[in-house]
Amino acid sequence: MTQVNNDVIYLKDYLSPAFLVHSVALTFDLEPHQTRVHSLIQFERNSKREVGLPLVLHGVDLKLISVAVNGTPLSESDYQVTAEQLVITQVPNAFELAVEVEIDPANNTSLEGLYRSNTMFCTQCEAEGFRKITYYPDRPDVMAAFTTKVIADKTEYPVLLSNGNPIDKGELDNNRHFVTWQDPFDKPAYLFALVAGDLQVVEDSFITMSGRKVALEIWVEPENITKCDHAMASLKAAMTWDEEVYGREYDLDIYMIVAVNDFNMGAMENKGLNIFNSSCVLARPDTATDGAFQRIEGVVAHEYFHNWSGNRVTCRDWFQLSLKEGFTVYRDQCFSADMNDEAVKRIEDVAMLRTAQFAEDAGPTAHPVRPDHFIEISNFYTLTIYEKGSEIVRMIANLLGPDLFRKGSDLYFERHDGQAVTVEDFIAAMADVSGIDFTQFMGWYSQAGTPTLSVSGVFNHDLNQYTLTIKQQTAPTKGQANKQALHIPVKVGLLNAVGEDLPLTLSAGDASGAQGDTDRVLHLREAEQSFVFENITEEPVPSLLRGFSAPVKLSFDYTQDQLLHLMQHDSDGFNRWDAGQRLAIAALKEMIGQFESGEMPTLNPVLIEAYRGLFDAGLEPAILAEMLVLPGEAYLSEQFDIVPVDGIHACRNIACKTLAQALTVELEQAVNDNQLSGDYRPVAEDIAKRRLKNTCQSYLMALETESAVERSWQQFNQSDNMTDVQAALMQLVHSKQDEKANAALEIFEQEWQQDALVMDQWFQVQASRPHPDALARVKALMEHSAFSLKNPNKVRSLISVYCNQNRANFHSIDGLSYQFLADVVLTLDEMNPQIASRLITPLTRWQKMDGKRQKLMQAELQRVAAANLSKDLFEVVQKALP
Ligand code: B3K
Ligand code: ZN
Repeated sequence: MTQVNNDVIYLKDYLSPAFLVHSVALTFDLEPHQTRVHSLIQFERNSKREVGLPLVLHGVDLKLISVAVNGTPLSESDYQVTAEQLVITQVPNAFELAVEVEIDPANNTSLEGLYRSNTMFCTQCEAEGFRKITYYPDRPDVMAAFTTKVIADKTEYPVLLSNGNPIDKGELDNNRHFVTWQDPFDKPAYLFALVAGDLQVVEDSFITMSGRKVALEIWVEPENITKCDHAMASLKAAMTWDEEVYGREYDLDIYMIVAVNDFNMGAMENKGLNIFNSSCVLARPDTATDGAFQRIEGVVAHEYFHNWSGNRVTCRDWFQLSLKEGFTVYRDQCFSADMNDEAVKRIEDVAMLRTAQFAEDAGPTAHPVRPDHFIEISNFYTLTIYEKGSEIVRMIANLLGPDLFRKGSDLYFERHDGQAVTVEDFIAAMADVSGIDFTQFMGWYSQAGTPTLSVSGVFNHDLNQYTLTIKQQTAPTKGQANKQALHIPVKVGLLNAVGEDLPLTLSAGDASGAQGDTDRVLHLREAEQSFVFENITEEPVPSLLRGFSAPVKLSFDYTQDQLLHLMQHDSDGFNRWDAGQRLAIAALKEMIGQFESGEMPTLNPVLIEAYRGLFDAGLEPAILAEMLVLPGEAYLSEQFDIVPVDGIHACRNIACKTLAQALTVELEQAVNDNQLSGDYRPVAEDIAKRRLKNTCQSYLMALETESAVERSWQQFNQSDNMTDVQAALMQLVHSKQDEKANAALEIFEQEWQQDALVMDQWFQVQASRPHPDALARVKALMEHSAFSLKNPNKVRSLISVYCNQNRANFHSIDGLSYQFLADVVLTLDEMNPQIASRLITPLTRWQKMDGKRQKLMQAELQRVAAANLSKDLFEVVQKALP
């Protein structure tokens, strides 16, 4: 690893670039170990900056071969090369720079810059990977037109791709050939892409709303050619949706997606040439679960949507990352909601936010949606930037309403097409079309941490008034001791005794919506505010934060009866589900209390009856499936200051068993009623039935009765789709039926050992297995021929799943798993810093554990901190140390 500095970069230090780039012509002569990159760059001084500034280019892990200005080669005394820069002190105001460098893609295990995946070459440049390809002003506010000539061996790399349109190709000596690509749209270097390999293509086309024909191509390794249909269908659906909802069509004549096995994230929106983690493209009914099908649909859409929210209008600097990511996640969430079940999509997104983003916001790496400093920007591709960022855009969209939000997005695009801009520019467009004052709202971008709302309701019979008093509070986070009150939109409804929504008339307090509507949005702007509803003749049950109208924690002292009432009657699907979650959390907390005082935990019968009631409440299968799932261990952990990790695990299991025992008849009935016949279809209706059936079957398997075990075994052996096979495999492997579990694992392995993505599922099922020998099994699986520390999907499937989803084992009081994680992270940091710094997350959350575990976790962090670390890992570990 090159020795690099750990300087902190501040948003307040932003300066526009000293030089602008008109055009770039790149020539790649590809060889695994000695790739030559030649660049010809047209520079011009930026008139907005001081005169006479030196030319400073970024460059990391490059071997400089030659450098010339306006055709005159420079000698070594004309420039300085450091570990991260090339500096040329004297340059004219406008000039052509020619540079040749050599790089070693085959030894690039960081999977950033130009690297190898299997036998192909591919790139990942966001955020700062282009500097590993050649010397360049590698910052998003330098936008230029790129021409790229790719030269490689014809036999090994018959396919040569880059951004834009192919404009030339030909044969060369020594069995080499070339293709030249030209991208007519100015772009920052982070959107550059190149792929070379022995690939096959699935082709289709799309006619845009203005009648232009766009060629659609998905490029994959030959064995994956049968797994592209779903991604192609998703791409076409996304293109149609963006035309219909945002009125914008695709701008190039060709749109390419390439699937690669070794990839740090899900996918990358490079202009015209998206590069995807194969897990986010490839699916066939027999290899991919419903979850994978939906993820592919969402990620394909997300990357496509970036074409204008990210590419055509990009970020001025990386502090603005959420400008493109928050907005694009919001767009992909709306798309998936339209393609599937809106309420279920909202439940899934909020469940993830509340579990994982809230934990991030409460941990040592908490940061605002627009951070104001960083050491390594890769550490900021977080749930906060993406998911909380999306919640902010959702609040803006709700504040404006659909028509004005569309107008605002049009104005944003009209003003800034082809520019690199800031969050303020986005907000200005929204403010200008609506007249809304976003001054206080901007606090959502600058303040870290999750606000807590404490709500109380008082009914005044004499005055026929119901008053809601809401207090907001955000706990201090590192570097932000004092928090300001935010503008928080709280959507509410009031239910009467028979569960109907009451018409709402507000006498006091700032709100939107018309008087008499059955839900209103209360605008909380102060630390404490009251809202008075008139003409309320009976004490209502408040339905608060409908649709999860703001990313906050909400506390209200609900009685059990009130929660049951909401669970049965709330017209807001999200809150109906959430009432069930609150009821379950209360019941589980009661059990954990019993567990901790040495009593036998018993599940409150009220929850059992509430769950029984769900079966004949006329719910859609999708919602019923969601409502039947108890809050997960991770979300339960969020409910405590110090996590009772063993109590949570034990009590949740007992609760599952108790429910299975009491509701056997209903569960079996649901399993039988939701069997599907006919071909597998990844459509919402069928997905819901499979989910409901598998949820109910996993309850039944909690009892491990002979009939339940037999049913899972039959499902494992007879299903033709991976959703049902995987669910059954999970049920068996997580049971105590070792014989059947081992048999199933072996059958699965035999069948799928050649398929990397299916084997990821095989690793996951075992990594999450809740048995005490889990760590030993994970270590043994690391020696399996299908495992590799160099492949991020494998690391995530085995090690991340173990450390994040097998909580009771990971936090085993012997501390051995902490030690294991630290060891793996240290090894991995030498290969792939981005993955290492993410993997260490569970160790950084020691504040939430008891004293003994805290000490063990801190000791491992100290041990990691003592090593020579990448910037990525250094930044995270330094924040996490006590
Ligand atoms: N923009 C990329 C993420 C790049 C991550 C770089 N470390 C994927 C996406 O959000 O669409
Ligand atoms: Zn994105």
